[in-house]
Amino acid sequence: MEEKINWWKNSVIYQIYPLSFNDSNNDGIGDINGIREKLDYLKNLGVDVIWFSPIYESPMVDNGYDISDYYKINPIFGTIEDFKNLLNEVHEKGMRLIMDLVVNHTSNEHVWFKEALSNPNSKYRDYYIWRDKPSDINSVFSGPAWTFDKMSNQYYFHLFAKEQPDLNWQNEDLRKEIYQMINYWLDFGIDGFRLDVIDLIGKNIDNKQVADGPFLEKHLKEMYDNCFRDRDVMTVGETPALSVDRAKELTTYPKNYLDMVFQFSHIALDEVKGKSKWHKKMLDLVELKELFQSIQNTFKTSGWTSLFWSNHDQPRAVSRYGDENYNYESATMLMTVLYGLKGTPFIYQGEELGMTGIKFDSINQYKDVESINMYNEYLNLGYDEKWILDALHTKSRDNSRTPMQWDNSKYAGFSKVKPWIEVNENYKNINAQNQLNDKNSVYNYFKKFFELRKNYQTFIDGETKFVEIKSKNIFAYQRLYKNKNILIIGNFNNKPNELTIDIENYTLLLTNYENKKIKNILPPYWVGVFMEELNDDN
Ligand code: TEU
Ligand code: CA
Repeated sequence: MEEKINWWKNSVIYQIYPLSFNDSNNDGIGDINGIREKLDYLKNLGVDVIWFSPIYESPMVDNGYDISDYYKINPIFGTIEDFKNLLNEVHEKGMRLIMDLVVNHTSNEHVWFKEALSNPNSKYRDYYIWRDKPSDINSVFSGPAWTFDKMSNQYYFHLFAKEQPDLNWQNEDLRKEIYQMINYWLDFGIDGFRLDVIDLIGKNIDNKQVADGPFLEKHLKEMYDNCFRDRDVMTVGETPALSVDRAKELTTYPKNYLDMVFQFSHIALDEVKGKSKWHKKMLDLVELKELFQSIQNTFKTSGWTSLFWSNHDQPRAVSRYGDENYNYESATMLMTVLYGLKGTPFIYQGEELGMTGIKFDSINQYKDVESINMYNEYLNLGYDEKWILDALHTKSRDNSRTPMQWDNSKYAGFSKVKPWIEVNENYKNINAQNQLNDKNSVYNYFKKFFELRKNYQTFIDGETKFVEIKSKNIFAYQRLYKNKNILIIGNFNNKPNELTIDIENYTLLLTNYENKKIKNILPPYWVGVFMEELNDDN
């Protein structure tokens, strides 16, 4: 079997969090028809592929990552007809659509789990993981990963909320049902999947091998053979615990069970090692650059990777790595230095506007199950509330889940009624309507950058070589390809910094400051994309 056509290598992928994107029927919840209204907005931005967080039937304990029926659309988002129309419209506009696939666990309201619970002799019992005694594995959302079932006197296993029981991937019938379901959606016409925590399906919990477990490759290969191998679709695995080397291995021909993965090593750099994500530390830029350099080296000749700062689980990039007081400058610098690297760019909704995180005053304003559980857990551990709220302000998943800011009307044009989660109060400044009309907006810079990116093969195939990697403030690298080399220089700092890189042979193609003349001192968050054209015989 030959390697697949790699359209996804040159695609810009945009993640939609349906709950918070656009509410068409004014019930406070984003929906499919709301997305349909905004397809031109996405097309105009330069988006090629849209990824949807889950829209399947779900009791929404974890906002749709707890699926109770894989074949049904959650009525809060619309109907299967709406979805069909959306898919057609996406295709008509020359874009593609990928869905989220959550198969490490289901909702506890999935009929399989209900059967497993009420009827321990049914075949569905073994679709889940049961033990007489719990081990000391903990759930990602606080507390033990085991919940006791009185009736059968056994514990079931759940790495996330107790309403998200883990599926038993050792069961062959279960695997067949999953492949059937995947093929149903692929036959429906979607263009691929983002596979939620797919690095967990090979686990052997009795040996405490959870992430990248001993059965991972076997299951991934089987899934690939049964679902993806003979189709022109893309897959991106969410693999929070996979090493970079393993990410390369699994995305390299002849394995390529996945086209690419989300690898999270850069995400952990502002967290205290060995502690939970709530313990933050200052990002060390040199460390970040060295990590990116090593990732880029890993994928130099084979395999493929994704590029992302944020998603629905991560804080907003501007608030995390940039500076809200330099919103435009830092948002544009951040995107340029990241998306200039080798890999497929993923934009999280609102990132193209420089949307920021939120700082709710009270736990009651938070909606995310992880945030609420953490609040209670840390209170019990004796942390004071101020510390907890501060940690939530930096890291809560709700930071990126507030409604999209479309315009300056009440509720930011997301809805006409009070949304399910509060709108960020900065919507009067930061919104799509303002930015579409302003040629110097984050949105229009994004658009220009991606137009540029698509014009040069260098961005796809060029080798990445960091420049002055030990600099504490400047993020700079070259992309070397044939006779067209790109150089990107960014001031990763809210203070002016000296330019010490030789740019003599380069032409400036794009910068985020109006004044195109480059001086020796780069202003806060200045970024520039340069090009060097060599003679053909060079
Ligand atoms: O996330 C998996 C995951 O392990 C993390 O991203 C996690 O949510 C985060 O680190 C918590 O701090 C995926 C989904 O993206 C997430 O929304 C779901 O809650 C989770 O799986 C369970 O399905
Ligand atoms: Ca709605």
